[in-house]
Amino acid sequence: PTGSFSWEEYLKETGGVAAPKNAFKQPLTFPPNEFKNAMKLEAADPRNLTSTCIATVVGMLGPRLRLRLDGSDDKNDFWRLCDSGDLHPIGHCEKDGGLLQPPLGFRMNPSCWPQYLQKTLNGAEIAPDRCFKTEPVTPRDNFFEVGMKLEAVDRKNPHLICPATVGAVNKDQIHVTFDGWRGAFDYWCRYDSRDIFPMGWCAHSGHPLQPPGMKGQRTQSECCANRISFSGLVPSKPEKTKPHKEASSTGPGTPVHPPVASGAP
Ligand code: MLZ
Repeated sequence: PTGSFSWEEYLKETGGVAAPKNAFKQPLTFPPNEFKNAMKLEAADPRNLTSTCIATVVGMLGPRLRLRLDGSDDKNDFWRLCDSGDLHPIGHCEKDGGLLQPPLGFRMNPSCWPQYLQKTLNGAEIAPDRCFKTEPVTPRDNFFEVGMKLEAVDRKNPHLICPATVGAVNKDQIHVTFDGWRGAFDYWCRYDSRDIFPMGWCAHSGHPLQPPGMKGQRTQSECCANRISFSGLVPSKPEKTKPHKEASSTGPGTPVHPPVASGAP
């Protein structure tokens, strides 16, 4: 389910090269996702990383899990890859001499935590050990270069993975800029972030890939029309049309071409 977007056609139109696979902290072939909905596991609380909490799988997209911390609300779900080093079988924390903690924003009185914990685990479907995969190795250096194409999690809409371009590189950080969007979704991350993937990753792993904000084939004149209507935001020098460069400009978070993604979740 990769929608209608094709990198091949897109690159023919826009130019640009794929970031090399060895630049990413992602396995060359992804391990199978053996988790099932409703399984419970241990995960670090993303809002309070020193706490290990109980999490439940509440959704899946390809090798990605949507997790909800037990005792938390449904407004703080987060996503992890099935081979994330943040995930462990139930019992892992205690084996290490730790104690399972209530999540930040635990909905009950903290004194109820021990009983809550017992109740939530009683009769629960516990994710078996085989679900947990070894984390891939970290590349030994930052191999990203400005202009390289990749697929990246939209951290504001973390169920989405979108076509992106490296907009800047600074030591171990890269600036992820989303193609066809005006900057509000862009972010800096380390080169070994698990939120970035080589081109083609979604297609291989069965994860949907969003089309760029400026969708599909556009004629030269449409591109020009867009450039003119955003003339305050793009460089005034008409230095040959290279739409992927536009994406790296940092302006307000409006799509270059509104119809596509606005209105979606
Ligand atoms: N529904 C959202 C989706 C934005 C997705 C952008 N991804 C880079 C919106 O229209 O704002």
